[in-house]
Amino acid sequence: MNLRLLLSLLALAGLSACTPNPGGGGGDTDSDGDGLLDDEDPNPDNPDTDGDGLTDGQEVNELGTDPENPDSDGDGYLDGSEVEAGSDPADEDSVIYQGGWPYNPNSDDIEDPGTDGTVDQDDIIGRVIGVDQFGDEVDLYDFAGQGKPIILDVFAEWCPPCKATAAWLGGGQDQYGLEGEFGAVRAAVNSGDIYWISLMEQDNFGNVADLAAVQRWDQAYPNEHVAVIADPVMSAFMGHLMQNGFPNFHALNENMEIVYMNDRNTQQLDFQALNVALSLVE
Ligand SMILES: [Ca+2]
Ligand SMILES: [Ca+2]
Ligand SMILES: [Ca+2]
Ligand SMILES: [Ca+2]
Repeated sequence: MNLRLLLSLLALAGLSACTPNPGGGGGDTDSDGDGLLDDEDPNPDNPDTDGDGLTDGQEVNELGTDPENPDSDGDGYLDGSEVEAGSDPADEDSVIYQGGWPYNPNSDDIEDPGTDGTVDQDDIIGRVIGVDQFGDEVDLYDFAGQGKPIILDVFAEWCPPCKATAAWLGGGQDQYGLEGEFGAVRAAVNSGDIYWISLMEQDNFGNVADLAAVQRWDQAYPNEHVAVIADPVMSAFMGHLMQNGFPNFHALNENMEIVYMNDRNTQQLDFQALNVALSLVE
């Protein structure tokens, strides 16, 4: 075979591979390999048209979700997140968290130091997964990566200052006069610009917190913006954060770094984390 013949054969082979069949109209081609033929594909060059983590083919062929809507059932959770977390992306009554808390698909990427040891300011806080007032097992790291700061309120059910703070935060009695200095923080929690997480370290009897305890707390101080989570290991975060008294407040950024740690060297309540969190709101 001479070179000219070889080149023309190669050109022919290239031509036949690249030119669409004029009779077929490309109808049996799946250019992006997502399981949907180009004719039926909302974007034949993008396997995940709406960017929700599911391919167009999965959405249309398997799940019955909308490949052009990242939240098909409008319940606030991305279709791909729902599949990952085990809820139904085509049913608005099936949600990841009944409380509406965020979900972080990249939570495992955070370098969890564990809660057995201690952490200090600027460190990443340890991961905790505990039951909330709705009975859902909530992962602290699901609040990461949302572009929002977090106030972590470490408390005990029996503790009077904890109760007073929760009453104020819910719009009730303001025993300590917090509204004057921290009203903007409360407003930011209510608008969803700051996440407030109340982590219960002990119940009314000084025992490990459980579902009944966080539900009692939620009934006493109802607040739809606050996740009340029972620490499954009694006082684990008191040791982890080296704290001496309840409540203690910490400001976290969206990377779960402790931007402000409650001052443990004072007998006074330290609310500085609230202002620090507010300063982190974008
Ligand atoms: Ca396709
Ligand atoms: Ca998709
Ligand atoms: Ca979708
Ligand atoms: Ca759903």
